[in-house]
Amino acid sequence: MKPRVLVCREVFDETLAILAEHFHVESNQGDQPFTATDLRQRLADKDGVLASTTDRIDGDVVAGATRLKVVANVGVGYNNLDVAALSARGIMVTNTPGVLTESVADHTMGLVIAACRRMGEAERLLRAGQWQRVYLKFMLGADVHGATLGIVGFGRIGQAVARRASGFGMKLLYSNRRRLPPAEEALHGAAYRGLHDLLRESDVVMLLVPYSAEVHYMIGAAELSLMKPTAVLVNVARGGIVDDAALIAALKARRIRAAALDVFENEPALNPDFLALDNAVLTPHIASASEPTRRAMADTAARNCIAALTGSTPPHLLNPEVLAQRTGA
Ligand code: 8YV
Repeated sequence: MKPRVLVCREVFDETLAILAEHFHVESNQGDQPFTATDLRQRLADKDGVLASTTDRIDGDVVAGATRLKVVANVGVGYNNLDVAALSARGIMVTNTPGVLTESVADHTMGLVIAACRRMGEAERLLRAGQWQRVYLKFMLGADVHGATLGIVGFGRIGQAVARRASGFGMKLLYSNRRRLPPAEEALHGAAYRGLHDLLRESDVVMLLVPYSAEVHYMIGAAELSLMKPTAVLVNVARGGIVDDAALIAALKARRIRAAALDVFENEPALNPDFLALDNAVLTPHIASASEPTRRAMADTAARNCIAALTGSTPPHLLNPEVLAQRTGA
């Protein structure tokens, strides 16, 4: 009998077709998010699940899922999953790194430029019919070229942004849990700084760390007060890394120049005070949303799931220790 797989949210038809070659697939093309109760019921007879980053899958949700062998997340971030609880039950966990790196880096550079050059604000003014004249001091912004970019979290995406930023002649600083070897720093043209020094020295502060409890509110009122009054904050990592209320207060008081955000606390129900701020560029969690990249993410998750359920090691296995449990090694 074919294994049974649950696909939690709408995916491309081609993704369902790949999965259907191997599995009985229960899909959700209507895209209504499952509640925890729905998930618990639907997972009870499943061998695998393709989860989106908005599906919370923890020990409680899989308590009755005795057949479940793999949770394949459609996304690189996986803070929606309780990996420890899943590992304790011998369930493999996978994600989709790599395929979204360049698209997220593209979007992130777009946010930098939009915030520095006031693109959203200028477009809103134009569309509102308020563009009356061309004059020298109209909509003055900050230059991107020559500015100092401080990247917090210098992994794949941070390094892809660094490649783009060096094309803009930006000076690069980075902060990371692990400092890179000197040869790698030289390759990226990036100098290491502790977080506080990076905040003090950067014209653009960019957050690209994966979410975990340790980085919750990594940027709050105290950190914002270290930034230059002319600086821009960019967050494409996860809501909760920034204290949104503190950021709103800093933007309102012009303690920093601007922010560009793709992620928010409690999204999609973001703090409505953001909407009134001209110095905030806001996009709705779409940094990876180019069509080829979203297809590649879904495809990668499907392939991780297929590998896990056909006896191979999934290419993007996050908890390889469960393999040892399975073989009894
Ligand atoms: C979203 C992301 O998951 O990969 C991640 O960690 O945050 C995004 O790419 C995307 O919304 C997938 O549906």
